[in-house]
Order: sequence, then structure tokens, then C-alpha cells
Amino acid sequence: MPDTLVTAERSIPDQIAEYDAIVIGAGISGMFMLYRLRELGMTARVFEMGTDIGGTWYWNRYPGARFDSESWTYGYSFSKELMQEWDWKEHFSPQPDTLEYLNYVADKFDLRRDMQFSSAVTAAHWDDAANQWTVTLESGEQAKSRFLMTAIGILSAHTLPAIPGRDSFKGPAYHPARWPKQKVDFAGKRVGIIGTGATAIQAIPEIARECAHLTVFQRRPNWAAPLHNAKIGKEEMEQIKSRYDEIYAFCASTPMWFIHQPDPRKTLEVAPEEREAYWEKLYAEPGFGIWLGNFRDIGTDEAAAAAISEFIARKIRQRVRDPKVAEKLIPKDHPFASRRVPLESGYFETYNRNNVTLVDTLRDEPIERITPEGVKTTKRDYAFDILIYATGFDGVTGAFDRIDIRGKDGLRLKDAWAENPRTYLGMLAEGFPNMLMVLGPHTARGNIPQAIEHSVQFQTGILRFMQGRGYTRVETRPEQVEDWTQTVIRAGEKLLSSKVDSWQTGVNRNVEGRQIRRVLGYNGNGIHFRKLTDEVASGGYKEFSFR
Ligand code: NA7
Repeated sequence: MPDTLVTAERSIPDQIAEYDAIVIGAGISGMFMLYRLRELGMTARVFEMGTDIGGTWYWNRYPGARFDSESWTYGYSFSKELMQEWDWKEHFSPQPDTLEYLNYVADKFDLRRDMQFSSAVTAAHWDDAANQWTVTLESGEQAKSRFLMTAIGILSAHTLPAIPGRDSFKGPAYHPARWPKQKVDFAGKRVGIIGTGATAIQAIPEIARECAHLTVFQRRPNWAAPLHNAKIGKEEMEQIKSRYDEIYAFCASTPMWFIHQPDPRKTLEVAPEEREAYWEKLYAEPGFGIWLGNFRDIGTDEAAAAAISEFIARKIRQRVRDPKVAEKLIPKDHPFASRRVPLESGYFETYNRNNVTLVDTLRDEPIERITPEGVKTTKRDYAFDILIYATGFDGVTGAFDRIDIRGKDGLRLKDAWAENPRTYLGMLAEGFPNMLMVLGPHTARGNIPQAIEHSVQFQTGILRFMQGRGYTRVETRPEQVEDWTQTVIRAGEKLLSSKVDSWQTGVNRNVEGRQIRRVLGYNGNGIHFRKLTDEVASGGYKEFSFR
């Protein structure tokens, strides 16, 4: 598959440039990190693989790509002026609008002047004597810096399916995270799509409307609930703007930093009729309420999870006309909310169309191979004009693994994290001085841009502290790493999501060595995480070691 969004045609400078900081990635994290580094008076260079800013929203241009968290909680909050200037057009912003927003931010703060595009970082090596990182790009160009900031996202290392014959298909084949800039024309085309994760659940209804016939190859179904998107009128946007302080303060007071607060009641304590009415209400409301605003035990108690799963299954049966197809779409191997819940717009009704076929590759007809014409299952051959591999990502650590990162004594990050990452707060990795990670493994995530802002604030706080005291090196302390690693493991123990294979538990059968579940995020309460980081900062960062 051609990588249509990357070009690497830069001439290599004769001299190795030196910066105070190198940032890898020009997405939401890298853009804000650069803004803050400049405020600290540091020289910085951002290296970005794509041809422009945007990260996730640069790469994922597939039909139907949009937020499923509310747009007005997803923008940056560091600049009140920016918040007042930008009008979100929809409650759940589509990818083109989000990219336009990020371009607006890049222009407003003149961010591109310190960014270098088409510049994939292939290696970053720590030189202990020089107290410096050397970064190497795909082109061979090198640069040095005192600090290395990874702003590489948690879902940026896309993975193709490990199916025999994968590259033999003679028509165009696309992964949604490498979707071409020019519109893909589906009119009159036979399209096959492999995968039914959050991405496919957004794309399938859009493609089905345009193409001649769509065949969906589903391995395991996912629980999904309605998005209920709507346009935002001028007056409504003005109202939102007047409430931004309140909205962001509310998000900060919830465990996942979304605009949804869990209901403090336990599922089975509530009378069945009341429970049903409450779920009907949540199902009819926009956004993640049915997941994050639900009774507090649906993610931890098996009986509670079974009850909400049965409610959602009933909804699927009501929405899908053919009972056999409906059953195929209902997950049987994991309860609702134990994997990240995709939000959908007419996904289930799409299977009522006569130009859509669902193939259950787990129970009915496993895929044997990709052929030049299409897909061969154990039962038949399918011919396609276009194939889509909506097969997801090597989550969280995948983007780190793809760079040869070496810390003290030549320690390879990939080896150090082969079983489980070891970090303090997910911000610094053990054995990797002066490497600050935005959205590193074992950090708190939830509403991603809010997690990013929090993380960048905390990390630039460390840098400011160091500037004030003349320190040039920051590292983790072994006892803090051990303590944090255990905290993260404990925080996930009671969660049903920890017992399920998904990118969140680090399982990706398309990647060698990624068959075993790992703990990749801090799944405790985001409010506690903020409190802890605030205490570390106000206490003078004693949990870190400085030189
Ligand atoms: P996901 O949610 O990881 O989904 C990937 C899908 O691809 C999932 O249905 C997989 O089935 C399927 N898959 C992966 N490999 C294969 C092979 N080899 N054969 C058949 N099917 C396969 O990724 P998305 O891009 O949809 O979403 C990622 C996140 O983006 C999402 O959670 C949001 O946070 C935004 P499986 O379930 O493994 O049986």
C-alpha cells in the first residue's frame, strides 16, 4: 500500500543542529509542547513524519472519522482567546473540521516555524557523558538536544492484518490511518472491509451509502451505542463559549475528564423499572453517557455488566431486522464497557440495507487468505474493487517500539518494556534521562486533549523548576518507579476491561510478541491523578532525581 501522505525529500544539512529540546510529533501533544517550550525561552525542533501538523487528525481521513467526545471539551483550553475565537460546527466534530481547527491553532501561534515535516524519527540515543540526546531521521539527518519529548500518540502505530497474501490484492487497499488526501470514489464499487472496531463502526455506514456492495468481515463484534451528533448553531456556540470555565472545571472533576459523571448508585441496587428508564434516557442522549455516566459498577461488577449488556443487546435486536444478523452483531465474549465503546451513527441499521453483507469470520467462515481478486474464506471467494484493512493499532507502546530509543548504558526501550513499561506517572521512563513522554504508558488518559494539556503543563513545570536551579538532568527514582508501577497494576485489577483482549490491554495478534495482556494505562481515578501530580509539583518534585 502506498504511503500517500509522506514524502521524504529533504536535503541533509552538513552540520548537526543542536536544540534545548526535540519534540517527536506535531499532533495535539507536540503542538502544545512546542508552545510551552517557547514560553520557557527554550530552543526547540519538532520532527513530524507527516507533511503537516495534526497527528491523529492528519492521518485518519477515512469517511465518517469524527470525535466521539464533545467538541467543546476537546479543544485546547490554555488560551482563552483561542477558545473564544473558534466556533465548533458540530457537537462531535468531523475530521476535516478538527484538522481545520488544528491548522488555525498552528497559524495563530506560528508553530510551523519550529517544525520539520516529512521527518520520521528512526532513532534517539542518549549520550550519558554529554548529557544529550542524538536523534536520527529516516533521511539520515541528525540533531542533538538536552531534552527529548515524545508526543507520538497512543494510537499512531497502525497495523495491517497478518493474513496470508495480504499484499497480493490488485486493487487499492487502504488502512484508515493512512487514508489518501484525495476522496476515494466508492460509486459502483464492490468494497470489502476487515475489522469492526471504533474506526470501522464510523466508516461502514458512510461507505455503504456510496458503494455498490459492502462486505464486512467481522472477527469479534464490539458493543456500540448511538452518538446522536447534531450541528451547533451560532447562539448555542455563544452559550458554550460563555460557559467554558464551568465546562472545563466540570470535566476536571470527573474520573475520566469527560463531561460525563458516573452515577454513584450501584446497578442492582436500583429497581429494574427505574434502571431501564435510566438506560433508555442515556441511550437517547449524545456521547459517552451510556458508558461513562452509567452506574458506577458496570465496569467492575459482572452481574451489573451483564445487565447493561442485555439492555444494549435488546437495542441491537430492535434495530437489526434479520435476527441472525443481529445475533452475529452482539458480543458474547466480553461485556459492554469492557472495551472502549465505539459510538455510532446508524451502524446497526446499515445491516438492514440490501447492499451490505456481514461475514462472521470467527464462527462461520474464517478468512484463509487475501487473493489478487479479494478475500478467500473457508466457504467462498469474494471479489472486490477496494479493500479496507480497518485492523487497528499497536496501542500505546507501538509507536515507541518503532523508534530505536536507547537510554543509559545503551538500554533499548523496547527491551526494557518487553513485558511491562516501567515509568513514573507515565511521564518519565526508568533508565531514560531527560526523556519526557506526553501520553506515555501508565499515565492517566481519559479525554485525550485534556490529558495532554495536563501532562504538558506538568512536564514544563519540571523544566521551569530545573531552569530556576540550574539543573540539566532529570531522572526517575527506582523506588518511585516501583511504587507507581504497582499502583497502576493495582488500579486495573478490579476492572473487567483488564480481563479482555484489546489494544488497551496491549494485545494485537498482527504484531509478533503482542499476544499477552499488559497494563498500559493508569486506570485509576483521573481526579486522584491530578491531585497527585499537583502535590508532586508543589512539593518541589522530590520524587524525581535532578543533577
Ligand atoms: P480496534 O478497535 O483495535 O479494531 C480493530 C478491528 O480489526 C477489530 O475488529 C479486530 O478484531 C479486527 N482485526 C484486527 N486484525 C484482524 C485480522 N487479522 N483479521 C480479522 N480482523 C482483524 O481499532 P480501531 O481502529 O477500530 O479503533 C482504535 C481506536 O481508535 C478506538 O478504540 C478509539 O479509541 C479510536 P478483534 O476484535 O481483534 O477480533
